[in-house]
Amino acid sequence: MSTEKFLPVEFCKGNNGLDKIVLRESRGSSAEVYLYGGHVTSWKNDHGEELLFVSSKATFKPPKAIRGGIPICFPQFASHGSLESHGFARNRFWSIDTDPPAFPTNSSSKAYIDLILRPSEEDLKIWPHSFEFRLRVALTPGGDLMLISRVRNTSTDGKPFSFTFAYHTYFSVSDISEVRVEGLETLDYLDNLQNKERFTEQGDAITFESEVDKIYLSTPTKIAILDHEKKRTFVIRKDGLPDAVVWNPWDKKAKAMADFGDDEYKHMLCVEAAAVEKPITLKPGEEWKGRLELSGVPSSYCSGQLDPQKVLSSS
Ligand code: TA6
Repeated sequence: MSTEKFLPVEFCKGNNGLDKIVLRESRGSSAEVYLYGGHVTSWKNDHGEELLFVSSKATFKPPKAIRGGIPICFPQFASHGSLESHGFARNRFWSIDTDPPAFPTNSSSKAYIDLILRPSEEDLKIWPHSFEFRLRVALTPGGDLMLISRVRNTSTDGKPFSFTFAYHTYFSVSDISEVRVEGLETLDYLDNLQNKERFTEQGDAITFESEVDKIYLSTPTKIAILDHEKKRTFVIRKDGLPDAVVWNPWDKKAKAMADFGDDEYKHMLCVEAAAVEKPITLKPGEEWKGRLELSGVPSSYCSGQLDPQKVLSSS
């Protein structure tokens, strides 16, 4: 990449004229974030390959959330409460945070942006809690994508509030029937297709042959998605987010979603770092931090031979 064109942070217009920020790293990786929803819609490696899935039918029209990328589910995950599904943060306009509190970081990367969301008068009517939600989206020199959320209770009425949360990440995969997820074996999960009943996962890697909508509880901080065909492993690292949601709508639900292509379920998988089982409670002045780091690691081993334990046990 020629240096003169290289801008670590670029402000521009995206789909439907919505404000977008493009982050670039010197080795070629990039990411795109919309102010609408504080929504990451693209993450490319240094070969320019897109690592996130965004539906060809996604609408970039408020109040509909963008179908794909990384929607932010806050202050409610799915139907775990009285608000609209997945809360309202994903269909609000965020602002650039011009004065973020200092950020403990050891990254020299300049490819980051700080966004902020505060409740509007309308939001306070449906969720009567004052908060500041600061979101940093950053690319590391190695092309990893990092999202760090900081939610602070700024209420002056002395009242605590509780919320549930998810980074609803849509990963782009070659063929869902060839993908394996490692790191969730033997864990308990709530099955959204069976009235959130609690079950225990079997011992092997998770593979896909039908609709799945499960909330894995108290997972390890690292999970791997192995895409043999693309010889790629996604490593998901998370902090402050004890749970992980795994979702693929499969064929029927795919057809039922207007902003999703009928066959697109074959090329996406949601693995979502989340806090669902135990809502997070903040007293006034308290702050919660939820960190997600995504890496796309080339898997040099051919199908089925990558030792996921090596990936999961490595730092
Ligand atoms: O995270 C899984 C899930 O909660 C599924 O139940 C499914 O509804 C999916 O999210 C998509 O939700 P959305 O509101 O974006 O259509």
